[in-house]
Amino acid sequence: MTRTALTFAGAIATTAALAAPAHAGVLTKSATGCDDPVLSQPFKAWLDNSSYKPVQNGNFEAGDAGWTLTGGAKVVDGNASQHVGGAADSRSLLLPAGSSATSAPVCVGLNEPTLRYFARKNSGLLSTLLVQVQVQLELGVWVTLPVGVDLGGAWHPSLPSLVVANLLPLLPPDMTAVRFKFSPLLGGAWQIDDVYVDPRVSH
Ligand SMILES: [Ca+2]
Repeated sequence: MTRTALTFAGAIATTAALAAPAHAGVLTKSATGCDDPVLSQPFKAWLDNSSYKPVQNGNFEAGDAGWTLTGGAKVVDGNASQHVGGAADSRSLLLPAGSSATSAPVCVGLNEPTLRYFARKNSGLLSTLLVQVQVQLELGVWVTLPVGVDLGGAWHPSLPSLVVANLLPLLPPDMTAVRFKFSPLLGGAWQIDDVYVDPRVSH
């Protein structure tokens, strides 16, 4: 286990003791896409040859299906300008100040999978976009941990964000389910699109 993993494991243990159960329910393999994900290389143009799979409706072309939205977050016209998911894609997610968007559970490996997405800051000079991962430690007990922060700009690919999910495996073999939560900080409005996860250690 790496030093980073050990640090996070300590944080998880502390957080778990304080966390209240947020959602109950058993995650099934079929619901979380553990089996034979369709992989692609959407960040190859940015010298990232890792293979990623999309988060369920991570391109928002199916509206808000699969996402839990709060505070006025909504799907709007206009795609990330890079169009890595397809030239005809035409929608993205608007995150006004005070809003949040949480993905459907996605199946990942236990050894540092990677999250990447596209983002644009629409307003808020000092605003950043907070990205968190929610991990199910045991039945009904979810904890939320930071994954990264985006600082803004025009449509751009996020930096690769390591997701430390080396927790109790619920889904064999050595897979677990996580959700990703996006929320603007300090009053700005953001858009996100084309949310992918590298479910394995391929880099
Ligand atoms: Ca889209």
